Amino acid sequence: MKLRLILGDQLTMSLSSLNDATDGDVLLMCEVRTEATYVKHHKKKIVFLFSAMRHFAQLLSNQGTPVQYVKYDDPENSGSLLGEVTRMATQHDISEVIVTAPAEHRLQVEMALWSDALGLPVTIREDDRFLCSPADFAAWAEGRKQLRMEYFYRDMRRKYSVLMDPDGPIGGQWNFDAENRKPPATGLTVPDTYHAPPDAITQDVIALVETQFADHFGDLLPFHFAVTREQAFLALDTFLTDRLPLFGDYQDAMIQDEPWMYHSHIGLYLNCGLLAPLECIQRAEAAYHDGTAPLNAVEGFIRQILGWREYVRGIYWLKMPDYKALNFLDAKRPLPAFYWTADTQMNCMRQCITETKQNAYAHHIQRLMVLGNFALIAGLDPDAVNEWYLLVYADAYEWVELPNVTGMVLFADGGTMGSKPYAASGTYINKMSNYCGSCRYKPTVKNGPTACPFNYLYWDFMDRNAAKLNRNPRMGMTYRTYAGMDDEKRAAISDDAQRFFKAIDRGENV
Ligand code: FAD
Ligand code: DLZ
Ligand code: SF4
Repeated sequence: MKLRLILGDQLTMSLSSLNDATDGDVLLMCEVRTEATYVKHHKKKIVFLFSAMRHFAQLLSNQGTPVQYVKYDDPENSGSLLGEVTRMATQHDISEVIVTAPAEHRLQVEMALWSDALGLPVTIREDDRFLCSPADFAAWAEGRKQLRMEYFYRDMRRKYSVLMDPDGPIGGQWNFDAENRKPPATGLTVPDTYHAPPDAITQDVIALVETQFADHFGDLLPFHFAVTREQAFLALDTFLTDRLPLFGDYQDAMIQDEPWMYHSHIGLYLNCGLLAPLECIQRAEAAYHDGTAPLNAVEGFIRQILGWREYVRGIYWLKMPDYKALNFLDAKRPLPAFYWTADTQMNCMRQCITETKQNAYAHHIQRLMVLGNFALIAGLDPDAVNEWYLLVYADAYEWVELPNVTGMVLFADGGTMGSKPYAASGTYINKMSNYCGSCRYKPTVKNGPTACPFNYLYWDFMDRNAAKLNRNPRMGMTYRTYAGMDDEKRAAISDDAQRFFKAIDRGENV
């Protein structure tokens, strides 16, 4: 008989490892210490995944395919995937182990050694739940001087016939990004996110996580994520009706105490397999054809899934394992303690970290232009920043987190993901949010104790990294502005930055 291992982010009925399963096979799912602690995942992320795993196992069993399910606190639990596969293989007459390829490189490396360890053939099948395979992405990338998401995305639109007219993209242009940068309007009533009531299974997992993962980051309660495919589908529905129409307009906007904005909150469901990317894309496209959502919203949303999501995965598999070690800007500063505590007087950072801690979620622009922007211009160590992002978000897996952090946020890959660093001063945050109104610092003040730290850190970043960035054609304007500043102004920038860094190093509440 065959042993089919289902990983925690493989909660999909049509999984490649299951497609020829027969009655006699052993299906195995296990909650293990190694996966739950290789980084100290947010408590909510563990509750979400363990509960979703338990519900998925129950569904398979109800459909007549019983699963050997090992709970985290099972006294026999060896604590590792290989340990559990070994245990199962000794209890049953197993001729082969079958698994769908794990989504993270570290686990693929480990699994390559399993066959020898087990003395059994281990077959690793392709994960066909993505819309572009690593091989297809490599073929697309082959021979290109520069990789750019926009061209990849256009090819994907053509390949899957999404938002296409016979003679080109619907609406006459591929990209409506310019229409998706509205600052937050006053008086917006942002709809609440989908809430699933925690059932007995989820309650059990909450109790487990409370005792076994007490030292992990994040608030355990309230817990309202979907944990079944049915619920995830409802969450998608809620997004399509309540939020999609304004998704485009306010994609980059941030409002104090509005963590969910008009985003979809489905990343965690897509990444563990409860939702499939094409169904989300097609349902959004249908909303455009039905006239319930405008093109700039639908195109913007589809670009995230058909474009960015597939693109970052392509980059990950193209560039790993070297990608993980990149540090183009040689950034070394340790992660400040306030990334864990939210104890900072920078209101934007306090908001985004507090919401991350509460929800295991922050939307894209908070991750990129507040939390990531600070990490970039303060020169934070890429390993520390990657570890933080990988553990704090419920949707985080290395294949998607690493290119976003190392590439998009930190420019640590020297320009593979993006053509220039996404560095910004307080002016950007002030324009796209209402955070600054409740801040001790002033976004319009450039230097001195009341100045917004993003203002002088931005220029100090440019100065520190001039040798690596000033020949970048997209940075010409910035460096010309810097060159036009007098010595006194430049000295003020450097003094402010040094004072700020010393205060962080001393653990002061900056
Ligand atoms: P929406 O804004 O509603 O977008 C819809 C979907 O598009 C998302 O669910 C996601 O599947 C996809 N998507 C959007 N942007 C990206 C992107 N840049 N890369 C890949 N997919 C994208 N996304 C993750 O899934 N896991 C991560 O660990 C992760 N880490 C990130 C770290 C940083 C520093 C940044 C800047 C972005 C990161 N993202 C990550 C991308 C993006 O921020 C999240 O996918 C998104 O915020 C999830 O919320 P949502 O479902 O409401 O997304
Ligand atoms: C993220 C995660 C966690 C927290 N726990 C488990 C687990 O106990 N068992 C399991 O099979 N998978 C878990 N996962 C998901 C895996 O880490 C994921 O499959 C790999 O990182 C590959 O993407
Ligand atoms: Fe953030 Fe600066 Fe605005 Fe304060 S003033 S909220 S630190 S951007």
